[in-house]
Amino acid sequence: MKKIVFIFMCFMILFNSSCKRGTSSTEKVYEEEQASGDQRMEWFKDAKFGMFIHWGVYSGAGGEWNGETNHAEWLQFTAKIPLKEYTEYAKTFNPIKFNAKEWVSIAKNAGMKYIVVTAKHHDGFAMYDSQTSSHNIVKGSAFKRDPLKELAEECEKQGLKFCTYYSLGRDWEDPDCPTGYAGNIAWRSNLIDYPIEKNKVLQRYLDRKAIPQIKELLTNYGPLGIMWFDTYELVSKQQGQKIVDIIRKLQPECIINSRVGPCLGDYKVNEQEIPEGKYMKPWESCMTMNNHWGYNKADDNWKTNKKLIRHLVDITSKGGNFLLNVGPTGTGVFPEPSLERLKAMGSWLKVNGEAIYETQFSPFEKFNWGRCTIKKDSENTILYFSVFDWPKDGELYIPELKNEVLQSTLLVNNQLIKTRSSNEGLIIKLPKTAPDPIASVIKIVIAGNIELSSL
Ligand code: JFZ
Repeated sequence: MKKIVFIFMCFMILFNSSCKRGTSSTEKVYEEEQASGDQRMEWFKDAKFGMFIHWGVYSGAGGEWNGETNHAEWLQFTAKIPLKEYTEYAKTFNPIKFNAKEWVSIAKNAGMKYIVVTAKHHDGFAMYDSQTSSHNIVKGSAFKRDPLKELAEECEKQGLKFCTYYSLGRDWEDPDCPTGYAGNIAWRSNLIDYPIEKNKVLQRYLDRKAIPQIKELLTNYGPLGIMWFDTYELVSKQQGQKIVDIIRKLQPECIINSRVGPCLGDYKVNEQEIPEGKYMKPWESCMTMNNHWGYNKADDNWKTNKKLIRHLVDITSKGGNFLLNVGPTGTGVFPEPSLERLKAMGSWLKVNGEAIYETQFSPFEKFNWGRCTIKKDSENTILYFSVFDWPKDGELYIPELKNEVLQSTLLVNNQLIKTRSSNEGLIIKLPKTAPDPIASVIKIVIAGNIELSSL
């Protein structure tokens, strides 16, 4: 067991060690929080793959406004729309094709285990039936239904975790939400309707809108998998910790990402990037499929199936989760190119999901030909080598691996493949052609805990 710990210690970059824990008054409180925190994270660490959904009034514009075509979820801000005009525009929002069962089924068939949907983005418009602010989809749009309620119920039925995104430190509807000290830092504020940044009192916004809405989401939509906060801006550690305490009290099992306040939250978020290193603690990479989070009809810069599947493998091999975004249209459907990619990822995972779900990060340095994930059962260790570039000479070389190989197969069809041990490591004899041009998985069962010769 010592070897495993030493291996992991050699390769890992500790999670954000510069952020000291919260201001718990006693170590005991910290240990209890740490223990429950570890337990709370179990489903997340096993899930690996989730769907991010950016959907709001802005989706109706499809990125277009007054002849410009590069808008999306920031529409109100980037098109400089006064709040009164945006509120009028919201009344036209009527996603008649929205079907929660369809959305959740698509996510499930893609192999996704959780859905994070925008409950309130920076425009301050609640996509659920909020009693706190009438700036919401039931009272302020033609739709008059609560899509988050329908999605929450459907996730419950289909066994996916329902999670909500909440823009914490940016709200262009509220007069008291500063994004930075007066001057150029405040560029992310609504300076059209509320031009005097220095008059804004963040705590008033938190007390009047953000905290009551967070409580609504934690009370009226069943168990939440994650409260996914965004852009905490000027929220202080104390203000963020108060929000954490509220969540822990209302739903102790609900996970909180790191954007609830400085040095807070249960896991770190990387945006539109995959870090080089590995992290001992859970982390998540969130990414768009094209260049926009919210629907933009002109954006055809779609990532390929190959890139998305390899991103999932790469992220998993580093101990992270992949939160992949869909920007539904103003009528309430997923864009066709998103559907195609989700179907392709689901097909790959149907065959190779064993190498992704419930695995841990690779004990090896990154291979240039592919990635590795690892799983332990009661007495053996299972290594999954996802091969991106099939070797021309038919051999793969795994340096340092000293363990006895109990079985070696191609995951796709359980075809046995030969291996031989050498002083420097293991050599795997591969069939001539790769079963899958994107990523072919080799499953190797070894006796006991993994042993590398560098130790
Ligand atoms: C924010 C939002 O502004 C955006 O609309 C989207 O919702 C995205 C998921 O989150 O964008 C960010 C937030 C944080 C960083 C970058 C973009 N960051 O920390 O680098």
